[in-house]
Amino acid sequence: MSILQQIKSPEDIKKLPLEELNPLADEIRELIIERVSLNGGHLASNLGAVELTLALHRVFDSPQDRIVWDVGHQCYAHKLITGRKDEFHTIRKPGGISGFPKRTESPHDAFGTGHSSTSISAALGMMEAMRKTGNTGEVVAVIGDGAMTAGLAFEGLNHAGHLKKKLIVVLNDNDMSISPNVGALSGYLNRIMTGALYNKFKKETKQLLEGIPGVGESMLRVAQRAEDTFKGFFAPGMLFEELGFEYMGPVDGHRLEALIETFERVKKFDWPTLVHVITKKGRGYEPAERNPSLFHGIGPFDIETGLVAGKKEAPSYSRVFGNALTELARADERIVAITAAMAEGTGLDEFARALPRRFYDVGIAEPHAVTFAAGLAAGGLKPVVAIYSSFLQRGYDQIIHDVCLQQLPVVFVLDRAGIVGEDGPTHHGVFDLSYLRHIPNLTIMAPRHENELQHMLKTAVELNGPAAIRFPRGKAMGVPMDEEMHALPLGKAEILMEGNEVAIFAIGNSANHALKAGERLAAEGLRPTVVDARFVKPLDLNTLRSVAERTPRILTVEENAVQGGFGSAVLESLAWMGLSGLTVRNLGIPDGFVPAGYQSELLADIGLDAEGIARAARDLAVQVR
Ligand SMILES: Cc1ncc(C[n+]2csc(CCOP(=O)(O)OP(=O)(O)O)c2C)c(N)n1
Repeated sequence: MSILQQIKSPEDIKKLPLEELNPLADEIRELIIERVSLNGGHLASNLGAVELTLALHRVFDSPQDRIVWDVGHQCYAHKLITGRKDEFHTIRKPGGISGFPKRTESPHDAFGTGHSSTSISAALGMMEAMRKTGNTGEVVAVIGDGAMTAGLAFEGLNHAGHLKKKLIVVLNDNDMSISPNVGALSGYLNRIMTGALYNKFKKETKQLLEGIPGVGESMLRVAQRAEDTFKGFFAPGMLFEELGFEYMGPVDGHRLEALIETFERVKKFDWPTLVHVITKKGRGYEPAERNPSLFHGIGPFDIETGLVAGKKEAPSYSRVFGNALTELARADERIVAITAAMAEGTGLDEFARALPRRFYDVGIAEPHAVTFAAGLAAGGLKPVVAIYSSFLQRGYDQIIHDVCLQQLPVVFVLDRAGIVGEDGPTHHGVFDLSYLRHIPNLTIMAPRHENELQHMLKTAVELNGPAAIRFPRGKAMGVPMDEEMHALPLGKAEILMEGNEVAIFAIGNSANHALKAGERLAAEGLRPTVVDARFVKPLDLNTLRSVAERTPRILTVEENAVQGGFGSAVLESLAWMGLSGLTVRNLGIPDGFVPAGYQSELLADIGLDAEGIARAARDLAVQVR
């Protein structure tokens, strides 16, 4: 029987002889590698956090003690030892366990996550709540050096340092975000590391010098004088100490004894503590150690070779965007690109290589990315900010207050808009049309395919005002690309099919499904109109009016929440036009969080694929006939 087989709960970790913990870590790694190679998932971060997880569960008593994982993409070992080993094969699958901590899944998942940098604030809140409700226990926030680049993390630290009450923050430092970490803080953490190495060197040198009879002593005096000159320079963790935390570390995050000893110590402290743990991303799987960015979040792959399964016939939307922006920027030197720690994910890695001086990775700092872009625009540049739809939720006030109110020409590129798949509800980008549409001065577009995307990008950078383009995760449609990019007529929809029995107004990727649905209906003898709206704002009111007058049965389709989205815009406009005798149905994401699952299956479940759209259009036509 393997050691892991004996672990039913964290209690069993405490009972194991110390020498069995390392073999257990090996077993856990093997299982994680095997499962992620089949299901896909966050491999490198999980492999780096195995010993850390075991040490935390050895010392702390979850669920009474609360372990709050930041982002949560490193929680697989935690799930394996907190009673979810038998369901582990279902991770990220429809109906399976989540790839992130989820409060409804287990009492050991203290706080739900997916977006980064929430752990310190949440942990501090839990600590206060424990005290106020008379409960006892420890609270530990585990945050990566990437997640620590966000303002939110510092807001938490700032408040915790002020409250001066017990809180344990574990900084899991692997020098990587998804890509190598960026920023002054990252440099600072590196200096702590260098300082630690220096201190070790110093101790060893001192011992060596002391051992040399005669000359050793005078050499030691000279060395100590030099040391005084640099005093404080290497004092590790000064920054955190100044913020009111006791700094402990750096600790080797793969040495279980060291981790356990450190946690045992800080558990006794009664004030805010930061434990700086050094880990290696991808630890124990050579391809992931060599290329942690690729293995950060990965689809199924071959364990032997490390090669990702499946081939892509068409480029991804992200890649098309990255290429198109690089081309536009070569012709217009005012164009600059900004990412919030997602250079590869957003396709901006290409831009970064081609035009490094015009590329900014600001770290996991979406609100800053938006306001920084506003500043760049106020200074005469044309910033393009590429952020996933769900992460841009963080920049809402900045979009309104810093960009749109001042009519600044910032282009927002919202990747992963719509259903994203296995990452689930934290990552589905289904709210952006609702959180953007009501903002004055903002032009909002969504392409039906990659050729339209490149023209929309050209439209946006030439607009001289704020603009947003949203497109889905994954591969594009594989349509031929025009040689030259051109600006599209503003607010002009495209009629894809003309009929007079039912009209389908769709936006973005949904227009592809709508067109297929229209073809199906036509084959059945119905005469549908299908419109690709292209622009959510300004909406093409002329087309809407003329179609509505001819075909008073209208179905709207979007991969966004029905509330406040594209369909709402159509409804509001029709109401404002005062046309009578209309029947309108809105297809979109109903009022609820969409679970994890496969992109295409989820779309079908919600009724947003061609089949579902055809069904809804047919019902609408028949009802009114
Ligand atoms: C608000 C937000 N922006 C971006 C992301 C995408 N993202 C997921 S993990 C990650 C890097 C995290 O780095 P770190 O905290 O150091 O953890 P590691 O993976 O290195 O263990 C990023 C940028 C996110 N989850 N949330």
